Amino acid sequence: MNPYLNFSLNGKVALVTGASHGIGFAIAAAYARQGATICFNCSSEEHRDRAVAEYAKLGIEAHGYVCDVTDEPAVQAMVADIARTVGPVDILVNNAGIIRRIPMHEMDAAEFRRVIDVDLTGAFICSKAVLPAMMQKRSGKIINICSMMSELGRETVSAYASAKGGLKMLTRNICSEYGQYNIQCNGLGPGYIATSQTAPLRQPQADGSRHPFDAFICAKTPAGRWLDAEELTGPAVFLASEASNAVNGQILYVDGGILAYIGKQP
Ligand code: NAP
Ligand code: GCO
Repeated sequence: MNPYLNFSLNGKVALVTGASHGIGFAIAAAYARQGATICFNCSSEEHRDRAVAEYAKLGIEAHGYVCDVTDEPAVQAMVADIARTVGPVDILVNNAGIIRRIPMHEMDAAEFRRVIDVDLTGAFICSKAVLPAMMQKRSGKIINICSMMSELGRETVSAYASAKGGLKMLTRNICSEYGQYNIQCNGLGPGYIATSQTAPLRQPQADGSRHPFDAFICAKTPAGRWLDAEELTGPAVFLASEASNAVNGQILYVDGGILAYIGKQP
């Protein structure tokens, strides 16, 4: 079979960080449907157990871990445990992320650092943990969940934009450094997706009217709407599969057209 037409993930072990709900959950469930064995982590036991039950409802036996992506010894231990009990990680999705919406001049350095730590250093720590086995196998896929903020700025998200811009460059650097081992590292850049992270931006106003940011995003998106996490799954499968073996160091934006659009004329 032509490998570049192969979208199957049969026999692969995928670790999707922060896949207790939202984008990570949708991607992990899609990988399971394509044949992969799913491992995921999140930050609380309650979320882990609830997610394992949600995966089970879909007929997916997911291996869930409580592990903070910023804790390097804990990540190393999780990846070693996965290798022992499930198999070495073939596909890593660095999805775990947080955002703080605070005007920069009011933001503490500690808050800024925490966002960088989770959204950027976490991806470094998790990638570092899976790379040796991938190098040995001479095969591996790393997918970094980037953002519109890998390209654009906006009020209140200085830390998040710095982290996601950095993640774009970490993607290119992993490609540069490990492409020789047949490891592909690409970014997936979602537009505005309806998840808990963006719920405050869609919350109707006290008088029942639409949140102004909700209206703003629909006007700024040629598709004219928020996207659903499920809409990321086809591109995420592509980047995890053999079909993308010649694609490396790219950011695939799945944004309903936001980055192509100057915005609605008044
Ligand atoms: P979400 O619903 O808030 O989910 C975030 C996930 O990350 C949860 O599973 C959470 O686990 C986990 N997590 C957070 N901090 C962690 C840590 N330190 N260690 C381990 N796990 C951690 O967010 P989402 O909207 O699905 O976003 C997922 C990713 O896509 C993020 O990187 C986000 O920046 C990015 N993204 C989102 C959008 C969007 O519009 N929603 C667009 C572009 C990019 P717990 O629930 O247990 O804390
Ligand atoms: C915000 C949003 C965004 C999205 C996403 C866009 O406050 O602007 O939370 O940053 O979550 O990352 O791609």
